[in-house]
Amino acid sequence: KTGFLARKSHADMDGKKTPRGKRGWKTFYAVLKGTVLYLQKDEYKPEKALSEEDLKNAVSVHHALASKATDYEKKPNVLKLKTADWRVLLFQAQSQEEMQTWINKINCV
Ligand code: I3P
Repeated sequence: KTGFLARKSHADMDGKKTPRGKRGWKTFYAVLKGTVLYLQKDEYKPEKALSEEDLKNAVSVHHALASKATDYEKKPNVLKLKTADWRVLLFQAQSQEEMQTWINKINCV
């Protein structure tokens, strides 16, 4: 599964609220491959290696839980991802259908 997703970090690996200045939205081209959600600056090109930045932004979805972010009302089509290492990330998909597909795919990993 691939597609554009905007990401907002809500909580960090220690489970603490992501500090101000690091809570903004940023759009990525997302690629779910195995148990990793790659968040790339640019659209995926098979011939291009992942940059250091891309690797840093990758999120393990192994033992993670995705659900609709029902408590977040500022934007539509937002899902919440809780990772095994206590991060909480919000992702805005481009449609309701896309959001549901991402949730299903992530939870089936
Ligand atoms: C954040 C940024 C986010 C905003 C967040 C701010 O500032 O403006 O867009 O979330 O509010 O802290 P910064 O880029 O300096 O980290 P929303 O878009 O959801 O309002 P928050 O702290 O209430 O999450």
